[in-house]
Amino acid sequence: MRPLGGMITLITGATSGIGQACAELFADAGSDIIAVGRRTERLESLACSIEQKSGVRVLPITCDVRNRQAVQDALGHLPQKWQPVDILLNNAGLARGLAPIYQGSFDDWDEMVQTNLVGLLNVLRVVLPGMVERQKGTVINISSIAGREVYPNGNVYCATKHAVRALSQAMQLDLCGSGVRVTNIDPGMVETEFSLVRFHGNTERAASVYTGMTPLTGHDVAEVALFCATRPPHVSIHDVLVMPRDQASTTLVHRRT
Ligand code: NDP
Ligand code: 8X3
Repeated sequence: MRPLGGMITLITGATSGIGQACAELFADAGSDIIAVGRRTERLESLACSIEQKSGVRVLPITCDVRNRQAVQDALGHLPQKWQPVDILLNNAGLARGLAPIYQGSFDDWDEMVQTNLVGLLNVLRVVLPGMVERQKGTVINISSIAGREVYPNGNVYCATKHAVRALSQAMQLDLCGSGVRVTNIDPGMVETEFSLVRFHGNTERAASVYTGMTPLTGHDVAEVALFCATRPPHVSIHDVLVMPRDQASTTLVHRRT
């Protein structure tokens, strides 16, 4: 019996990076997967490859987490057999730009706040009541080292991740006694599409973020998430900080150049 056999895991941001790695690893552990993201083709090819490899069912859902109505329509009206979600992985998120606060772009700010904070709330508000009603469930929120420290020019991204971390703590209070546990995971640098998105598709600038150091992979973070999700039901891992060995803080990174 695989540790997540018979369970359903809903993952936001499953088309890439940490979310995709979680979808693959949680499926290997036996969980059926609801994979949410905006890029339909990627979701469909991920669903095919996971179903073939892991023998679980995958429900791909194209949805922008910023769109509250779309989230309610899609996730609030899941086919009946998909409704009892056991594990919710709030992972969809992004950084846009890296500029001093007095030069930041309103569009970048809106996108980060609407995705990282409001989008997470949109999903949470739809999925959580069912967990509370069933008196069981695991919620894993992906925050960041940027939710513990701020760094120059990281202003609004850091603020959104501090907010996710605060929400994780608030959820742990509000859900105490409900049977639902909440884990906050704060990764340091992970090589995904994150920097490509942050720098609006500038591949050279994105690659330079990881020059001379060994970042985490999405799989590294997925392994941490899987460990948290597979603890016995009476155990709740509230908080995890997972860093590359080469990174001591947001501002101290050892590079072999
Ligand atoms: P990626 O860019 O590789 O993945 C981001 C995922 O979020 C994609 O699947 C993307 O899917 C999805 N997403 C973005 N916006 C939306 C939206 N509006 N609606 C639905 N899905 C959305 O980056 P990572 O895997 O690195 O990032 C995952 C999480 O990890 C983020 O919350 C990020 O802040 C956090 N994190 C990342 C770190 C890093 O160094 N990479 C470190 C610490 C935390 P699509 O575009 O298809 O919608
Ligand atoms: C992503 C890590 O340090 O680039 O959350 O903000 S960092």
